[in-house]
Amino acid sequence: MTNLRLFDDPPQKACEVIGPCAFVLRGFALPDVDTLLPAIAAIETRSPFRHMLTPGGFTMSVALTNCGTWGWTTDRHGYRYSRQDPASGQPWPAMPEAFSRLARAAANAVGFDAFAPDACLINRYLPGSRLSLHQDRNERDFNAPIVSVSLGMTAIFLFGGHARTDKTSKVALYHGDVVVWGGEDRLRYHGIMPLKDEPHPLLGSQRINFTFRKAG
Ligand code: MD6
Ligand code: FE
Repeated sequence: MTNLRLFDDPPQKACEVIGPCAFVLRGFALPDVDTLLPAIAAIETRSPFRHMLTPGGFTMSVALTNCGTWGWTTDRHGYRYSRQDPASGQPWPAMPEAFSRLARAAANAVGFDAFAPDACLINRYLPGSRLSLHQDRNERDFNAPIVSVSLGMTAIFLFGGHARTDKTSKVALYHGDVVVWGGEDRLRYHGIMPLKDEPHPLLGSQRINFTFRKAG
């Protein structure tokens, strides 16, 4: 694994290879932060962050919302994508142009052409929030990659294998980093360790993550 982290302004687009088909683009989203944050604020007014219930009956420590045609949800009946926000019965807020442009550019930077996400899951972590090991397998098309953007506090991403019990590696994700993965890595287990409270200068004691997928 190369380990380039450059603090120049404008940011350099350093790329770390974390799997045969998985990449971390350090600072790739930094030029877009000033556009992304107000867009999230607008989405939140229509579809607020909320803590959903897992099929097993646990309340997620991560709060989530969505934008785009399809939104990922969970409740006692299972995980699924729906066109409506179950809290309002209304369609999810549209995916802002700037979001899809960023996702496509990141995918393109590591060789996935014409990525056209129709779902963007937005996760908000507070100190102590975590995401247990899981696979992203509710999407119809596993050929499309997933693009994941991190903002705010640093998180430790756990990157495993194709079985839950496979050994995991730890990857720190910083404000502005973008993870792209697909191909043979598309169904690898992954998660986020409990977030430490090390406030971020711009976002304070939170981390926002959005993951773009082709769900429908
Ligand atoms: C997160 N991310 O970074 C959670 N899934 O907060 C994910 O679950 C994820 O980062 C698929 C691909 C990339 C991801
Ligand atoms: Fe995931």
